[in-house]
Amino acid sequence: MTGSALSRNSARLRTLSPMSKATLYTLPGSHPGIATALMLDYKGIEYERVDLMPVISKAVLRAIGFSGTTVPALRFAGQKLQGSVEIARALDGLVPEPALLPTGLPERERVLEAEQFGERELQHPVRQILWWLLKRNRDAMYSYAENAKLPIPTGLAVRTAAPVVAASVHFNKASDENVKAAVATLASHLDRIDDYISDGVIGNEEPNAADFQIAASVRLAMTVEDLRPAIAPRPAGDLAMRLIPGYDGHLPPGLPQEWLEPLREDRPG
Ligand SMILES: N[C@@H](CCC(=O)N[C@@H](CS)C(=O)NCC(=O)O)C(=O)O
Repeated sequence: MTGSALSRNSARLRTLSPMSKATLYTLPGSHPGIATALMLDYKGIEYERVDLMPVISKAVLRAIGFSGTTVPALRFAGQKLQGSVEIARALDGLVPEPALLPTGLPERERVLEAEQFGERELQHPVRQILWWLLKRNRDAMYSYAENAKLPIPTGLAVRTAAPVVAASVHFNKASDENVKAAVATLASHLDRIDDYISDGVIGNEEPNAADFQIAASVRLAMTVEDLRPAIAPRPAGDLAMRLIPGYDGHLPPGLPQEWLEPLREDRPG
């Protein structure tokens, strides 16, 4: 172990009590859930993952004392934290090293802006595309739940998932019109991510909060066979594969070819 890794570790141990194992509440396939898991791993924080069923998760989170209804939700160091960005900030406060944000001001601002883009603009279209496809291919849910820690057997969860999928499509406004627009948006978002990489905001040797936030959405999009060919050859695809080599889930082709046109036009080369 190097000297800096040693001092990093001892700084962490000083901050944490022996009861500091975290519990991460997430949903199978959740991209902000994966981003949070990556940040916990990066900081060397031990955690137990608990997968909830979509939609039902909202009531469960309330019942166990969280104020919001979305995952990721994290119990750690006596705190209940919710939201991938909020969790990232709190983790830096609780376990400062390795930091998720650069210390220099201009760099920090640029990473925060990229992280905000990842959370507010990139996450949702990917989520809408997934739910639209899952509604038409519920069996694909097995692949996303392959290693999930659900409270009921995965087979039963998938067989009884029709109302959950219908409600998720509704909550996420995954209509034909919106999903067509989401695919088109993804094309310009991929350009923006490639720019962040070429500008050195993300994609450096040491990942930051924006790397985790953005890579999780890009990697989830790459589980969709219709989208993967437009993402894989790009720097954005390389980054997602480097940070998250394995991501459970696979959706066979299902999007109308016409909706994929903006991604084809946008393909680099
Ligand atoms: N921007 C929020 C998004 C949280 C969010 O919408 N999470 C989804 C899962 S990816 C959720 O909890 N959905 C509730 C449900 O599906 O029932 C974050 O990054 O934490």
